[in-house]
Amino acid sequence: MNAFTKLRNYKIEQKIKEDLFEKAKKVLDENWVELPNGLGYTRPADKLYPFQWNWDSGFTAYGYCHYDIEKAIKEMDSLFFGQWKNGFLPSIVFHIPSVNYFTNAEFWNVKKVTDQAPNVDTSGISQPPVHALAIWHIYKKLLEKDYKKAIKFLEEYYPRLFKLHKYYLEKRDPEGTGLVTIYHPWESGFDNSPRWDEILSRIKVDKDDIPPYKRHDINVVDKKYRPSDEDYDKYVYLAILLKNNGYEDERIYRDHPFRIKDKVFSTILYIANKRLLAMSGILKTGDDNEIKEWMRRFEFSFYHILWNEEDKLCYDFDLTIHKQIKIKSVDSLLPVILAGIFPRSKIKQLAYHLDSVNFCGKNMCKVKLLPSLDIRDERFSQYLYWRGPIWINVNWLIWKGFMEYQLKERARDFQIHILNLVNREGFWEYYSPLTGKGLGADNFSWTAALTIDLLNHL
Ligand code: 2M8
Repeated sequence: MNAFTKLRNYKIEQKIKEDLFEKAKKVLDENWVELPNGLGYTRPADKLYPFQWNWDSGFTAYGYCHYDIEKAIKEMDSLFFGQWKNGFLPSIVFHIPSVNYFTNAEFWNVKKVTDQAPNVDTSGISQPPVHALAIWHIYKKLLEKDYKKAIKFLEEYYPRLFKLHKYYLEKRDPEGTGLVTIYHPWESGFDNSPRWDEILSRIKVDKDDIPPYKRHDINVVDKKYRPSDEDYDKYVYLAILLKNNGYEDERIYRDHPFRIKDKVFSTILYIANKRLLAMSGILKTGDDNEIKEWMRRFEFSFYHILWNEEDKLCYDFDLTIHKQIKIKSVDSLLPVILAGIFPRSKIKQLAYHLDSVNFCGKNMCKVKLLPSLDIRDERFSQYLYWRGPIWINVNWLIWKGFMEYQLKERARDFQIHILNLVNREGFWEYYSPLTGKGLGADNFSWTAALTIDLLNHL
């Protein structure tokens, strides 16, 4: 039953909303880990992902803002506790001793390898910087009640965010393009996306190049939903190369075999910079020109490096062979809708992609949300992680993009379809576009948190 479109009875609708909110809150409560040092964080999923993940926390904080602002702040405090001295924010913060997850703290060994590491174990790679969006959201919520507290919060977070963005736009962009270079598929957040197939196929890994390791993910989730062992060997190999280079960008940049200008990562940083600029204005930091310059660079490169006029989509750019990576997937559309660079009229035109068969238009799929890969692509799999399934965070970002453009009907379609899907299936890590079935880890935090955000915009 499509509860959020069919019903017209206000009381029943309210009841469904309240129930869904309670269920989502329960997921977050169960995934919450209180730490002895007063910090605390939300596991993305209790068994599969027991530590604190970078962009997951940003999304989760969004949900908390609607009913427990202190928890949203704690989530961010705990994540930024893992920020490195050079501004870098790692993909995982290991607040608790290593349990069943690989890669673990011992593997990354950051405290021994670099003097930039913080006082807590972390990974040595990053993830898309959604944090300025979350911080801005928290600030706005605080502002509704307490002006002084809101400003104090902003004063505390602005320097951390500025340092983070500066890290990406200097260390990860020596070319000055306004686009971020990622060193590892996991940094994209779209781990096993076909976007990385070609570059990974050029990387040959000998068993002697990597230490023996044991995967835990496949003990928790069916192997057919997870990346292959061959992929994993390459993930481990690339991480070892980073570690051998002391996690130093200058050394890594010389010849690391995985260097990609990631279009989604860079777009998220661009919209995060819009928020950073607003914060800078409020706090009168004097950084406005620098932030505006970062943004101008992105706007130029959006047209000149990412955009493909023939396909009317955006592509990642492989720095190792100086070529666009032409894969049609949700992430080729996401920057177009999210960045807000094109005028509204052009976005309306480009939205034809959404109605195309490739993107599950024309009733091709059971669920009218964007799959993570063109369903006509031979590599499409309804099960396999970032190679086909629907992800709620990505569809939520598209919803956000349409909201910014004031394309309300388009936005509402995404909102309603997400709510109906989670209401019917529960809070899964991802879903099959063909059947709507929930896959991967159950009780997944960002799915629950973003549901709460969407419920608050009904
Ligand atoms: C997945 O990535 C981790 C590695 O970081 C994994 O597969 O073990 C991705 O979906 C990533 O985007 C997400 O942040 C993470 C935790 O939910 O899981």
